[in-house]
Amino acid sequence: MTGSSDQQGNGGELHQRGDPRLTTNQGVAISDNQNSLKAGDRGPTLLEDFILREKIFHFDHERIPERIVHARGSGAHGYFECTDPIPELTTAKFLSQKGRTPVFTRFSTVAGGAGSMDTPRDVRGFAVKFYTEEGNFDLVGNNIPVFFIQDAIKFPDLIHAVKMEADRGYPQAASAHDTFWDFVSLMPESLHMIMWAMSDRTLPRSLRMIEGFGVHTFRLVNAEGKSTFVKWHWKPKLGLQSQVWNEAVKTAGANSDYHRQDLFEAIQAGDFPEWELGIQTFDAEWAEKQPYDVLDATKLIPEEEIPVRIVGRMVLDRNPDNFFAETEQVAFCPSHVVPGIDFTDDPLLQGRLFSYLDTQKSRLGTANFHQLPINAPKCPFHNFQRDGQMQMHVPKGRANYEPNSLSEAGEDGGPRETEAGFKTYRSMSDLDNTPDQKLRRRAELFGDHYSQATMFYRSQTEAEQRHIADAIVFELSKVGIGHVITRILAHLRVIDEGLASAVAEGLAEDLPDPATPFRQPVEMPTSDALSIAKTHPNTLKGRKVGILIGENGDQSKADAIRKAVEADGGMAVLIAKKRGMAEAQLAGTPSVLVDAIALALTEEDATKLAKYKPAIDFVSDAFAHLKAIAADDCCQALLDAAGVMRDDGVTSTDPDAFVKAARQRFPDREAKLW
Ligand code: HDE
Repeated sequence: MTGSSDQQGNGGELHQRGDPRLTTNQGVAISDNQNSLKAGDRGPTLLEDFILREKIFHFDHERIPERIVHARGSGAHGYFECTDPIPELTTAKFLSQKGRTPVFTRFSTVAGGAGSMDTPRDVRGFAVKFYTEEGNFDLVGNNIPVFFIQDAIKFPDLIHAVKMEADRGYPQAASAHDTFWDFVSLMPESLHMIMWAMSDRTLPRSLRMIEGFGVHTFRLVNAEGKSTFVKWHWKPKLGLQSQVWNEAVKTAGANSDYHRQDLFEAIQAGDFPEWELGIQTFDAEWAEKQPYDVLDATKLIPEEEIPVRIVGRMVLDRNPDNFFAETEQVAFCPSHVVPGIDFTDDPLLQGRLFSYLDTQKSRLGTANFHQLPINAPKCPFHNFQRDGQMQMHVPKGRANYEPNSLSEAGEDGGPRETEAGFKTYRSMSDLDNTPDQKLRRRAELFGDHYSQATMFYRSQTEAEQRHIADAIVFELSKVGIGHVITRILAHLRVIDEGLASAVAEGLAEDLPDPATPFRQPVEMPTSDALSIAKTHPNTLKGRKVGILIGENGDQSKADAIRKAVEADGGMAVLIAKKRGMAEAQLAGTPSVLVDAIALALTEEDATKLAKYKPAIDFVSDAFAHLKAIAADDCCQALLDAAGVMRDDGVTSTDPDAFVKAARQRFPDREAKLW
């Protein structure tokens, strides 16, 4: 059967331009869409009303099961462009020659339901479907390069533990509760990921500012059949940026669609988000020398050890036309690979190869989910798979089996297997298990659960380390089971004594004895690439500045700041107490929705606003969230009311000085405030 290019029998178009008629699903024109059919104008509604019944029936069935994880997501179309082909490593066409490949990308949170907020502390999914000429390749990754568990058999336990608790149905979209931390305290393999999860990585400022990782080690296979191990990386052009915790919490209230809207509006405005695709490659000989197992998804390969080589870029340049048809129905499967890309024996990856195909049947209801426009490959597909619910294709002829000799009788015999088809890579020589052993065991190196957790923590700046400690204190404060807290503290002592003491002090708990590792940790050098602050971009690109103006408005100040912000690649929004005077209303635009603020106010305005609570919150939150504030001396009354203490982040309204400050945040303030 042939795919999108020459399918037949698809029936009518949903909507033909120029045809204004409203019709039923059967194409019958509707004359009255306001009133159901009744026996008399006050009489009962008649069962005969097929128009009413069809409409309500369809509405009743609009929802499909949400994803068991990653239910909340936002997607966009775009393209991948291979800029530095790697034919020496892979036969995959989209990577071995320059050129563009269409993609659809979906970002997601993990724990919350489809209607939950965009800014919980959570890992972000980063799934890309490449519609290559050789079939679809799905790179289904996260914004963190490691995972909580090593073996797929633990995934249902992990997810049950993190999702809302089974009896009470809460908390929604939060890991700060008993069952999650109970599980973590008993599963030291999750500790490395916990360091990441408690860091600012899980509080992204925007989906345009997250990294992406394939997490597992995959394989590239070249024309000679040689395999090279690969780790996938997405690096955002806008750099990594995060919110602070208090800000993320307030953002959830101010705009629960913060990230979805940000992505949609950036694309709508032509400010297309972009990532570089990078690879770390290595062979079995290198892998065998490392102090960790490259098949263990709780470990990363430091970029200092193997630099990331950029092979292309992805640009997202088109919003979905329909959220449900595209973002909701898109079905990613790590098992969707193309010739030249293959799997490894990572036991987490192996489980995923089953799970995703399986889950699409339960979500989308049919084995024909690949026929939905968002899932169909853009190259032809031919096989003898037939029938099933919601079959959209009408294959012709008798050939629905293979081999057949129908062509010898002059009939169309259909497709055949080819030499150039996908061949599974199989070799006993590089990291594969010996096939005659069946074991429920893990390789020995999988037993080191602490070394990389320590490496991650020690690679952070002082402020970032403080955020990790604060996050763990917050999360454990929500844990009611005492021995879980003790167990976590015991693990933290093995990771870093300073971290353990900071958390113990924050909780007013005594430090227990350190945990006993299964395998003694080793010392790993720190890595700057693991820190957001150390890789922070020095520009306002992709960020927003809120300019507060008053009734007596000093327009020239506001204009000069806007100009400087835009010249640096940022956006500016004018905010005033009353919407008519500006682009946004102050009470509805708290400063959590911008990255820095400027007070373009006269003394009279500032004095008035110093008595207006939303203005005080606007300024005091910006200060507490470590953002730059432009304010001349005439604004002192408002600064005082908001408790602002002048520091390097509080500048005059001189546009250059302010823009320079606005590019960063001021973590030293935290010591004064929290
Ligand atoms: Fe997933 N995961 N996962 N996961 N995952 C799903 O598939 C699963 C894992 C990831 O935007 C589900 O279509 C198992 C790692 C993303 O549609 C499900 C295991 C990584 C998305 C599933 C893992 C991910 C999913 C739910 C352990 C990072 C959203 C709905 C063996 C590399 C994709 C669906 C989208 C979604 C299973 C572990 C990333 C149930 C069994 C590791 C980005 O199939």
